[in-house]
Amino acid sequence: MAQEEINILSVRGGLLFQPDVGKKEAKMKARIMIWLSSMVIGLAVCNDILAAEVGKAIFKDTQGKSIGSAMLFETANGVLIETNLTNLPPGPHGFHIHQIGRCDLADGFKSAGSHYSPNKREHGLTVTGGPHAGDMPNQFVGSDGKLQSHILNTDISLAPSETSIFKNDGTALVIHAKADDYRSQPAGDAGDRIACAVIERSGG
Ligand SMILES: [Cu+2]
Ligand SMILES: [Zn+2]
Repeated sequence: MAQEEINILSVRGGLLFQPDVGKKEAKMKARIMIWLSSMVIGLAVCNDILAAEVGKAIFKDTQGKSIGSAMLFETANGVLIETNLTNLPPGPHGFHIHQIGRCDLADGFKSAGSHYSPNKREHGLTVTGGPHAGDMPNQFVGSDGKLQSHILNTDISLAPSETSIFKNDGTALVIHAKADDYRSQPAGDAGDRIACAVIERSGG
């Protein structure tokens, strides 16, 4: 976006500093300029909408290798999380939103903190007083190591609010080695963190 703006500015500069171009050529250049200008305005408007409502998260494994991504969409009923990953161990895995947007390899992704819980609830989808806003159902990886899923999380938002996942220190999606038992405190006994993704605004 910034690079496109610079390119377009240099087109304008070129036009300004060429006093002796033919009339026909000048007309054509003016037309191109108008077309490019409206494209810039169009892109800027489009970017604003995307920035407000869509998130993206790139997952890395414990080696630091990228294994896929998730897209997050604000809806009238919560945030829809669409996840597409490869190279994971087959079987069930705990899947949560953690409360800090940091995925450091050095500490096994402990940098992402505990589960996101702006309402200070207990851990567990099946627990009285639960769940954390960041608690989500286990994800099942096939024998091909792939995971493809859609989850609607009704306890979070992308827009500014008390439950926004775009808070100052961010949030992260984390996949665990084992299944979440949906009841053990503080995190469902789901084992090591085997993949982590900082959730960022898409297009920003
Ligand atoms: Cu977790
Ligand atoms: Zn939890």
